[in-house]
Amino acid sequence: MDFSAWMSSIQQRIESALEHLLPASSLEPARLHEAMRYATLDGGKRVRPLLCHGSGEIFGVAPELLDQAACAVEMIHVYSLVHDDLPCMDDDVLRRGKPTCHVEFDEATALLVGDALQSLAFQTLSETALAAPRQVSMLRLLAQASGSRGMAGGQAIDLAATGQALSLEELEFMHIHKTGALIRAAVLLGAHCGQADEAALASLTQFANRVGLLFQVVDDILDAESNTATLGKTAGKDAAHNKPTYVSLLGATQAKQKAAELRAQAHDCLVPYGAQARRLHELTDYIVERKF
Ligand code: GRG
Repeated sequence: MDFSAWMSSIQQRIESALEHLLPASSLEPARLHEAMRYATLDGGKRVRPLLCHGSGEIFGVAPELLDQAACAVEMIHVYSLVHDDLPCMDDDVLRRGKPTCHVEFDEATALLVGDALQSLAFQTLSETALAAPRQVSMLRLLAQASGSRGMAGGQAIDLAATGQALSLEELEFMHIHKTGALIRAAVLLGAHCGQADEAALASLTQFANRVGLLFQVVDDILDAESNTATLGKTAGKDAAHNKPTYVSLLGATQAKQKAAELRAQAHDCLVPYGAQARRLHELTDYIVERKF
């Protein structure tokens, strides 16, 4: 199966699994459930679930076994987007091509959507068919990736950095937590589903760290380019929010150079897995070549 057919098939599986895992909007409290479904379904590239599946494929895991872990990571991701869009954070009105959750519903509902999605993620991960010790490791991994030493901590650093001059090291530290932690969790959860040993988890951590940063560098480049195209500005949305980015710090040419280096390093990390890592190689390229 070529990459684009594989990607569509996983995206469809994830959509259908999320559809079943999310409470029906006919269930009370109906408005909360409707808002959870609004924020989660029918949108997004599903990069984290794709990474989870790609990683599981290295170990020959059946797709059905990967869906719950992949959906759990996506639920945490959607919760972070809903909260990030709130007026007290980035105050955004559009997400995934439609009004943000708090605009479509209201702020209190959006806050609860994030809370409830976070809980549902851990519930979903606790219901896999894996043996209890493995499941506990996976729950710990996702909790660490989401919490104050992971994504939420990265967001705190980001908020504190608004309007500040950051060094490249500080910017990288922020992104390793804010976006990198969840991307790492996606890769490692897929590997856990395949009973990966410590050595494999360590080498895939190296891969995921590169891909996490790569994702962010490319995001900054795309953001800057879309603003240049539409508004004639040279900086993107984050820079407009007075937040430092790879492009504002390095300039577009060096940011692209950085992306090329991270891409090559990510591919190198997969060499020991040979053809089994085909999907992770392809996803690395997709992350660089995507248009949004
Ligand atoms: C509120 C606790 C808390 C955390 C928020 C990750 C994050 C932390 C906020 C996301 C804000 C943001 C737009 C970050 C830039 C990079 C990024 C994560 C973009 C969105 O991810 P994609 O491109 O989105 O995978 P889709 O919609 O495709 O899923």
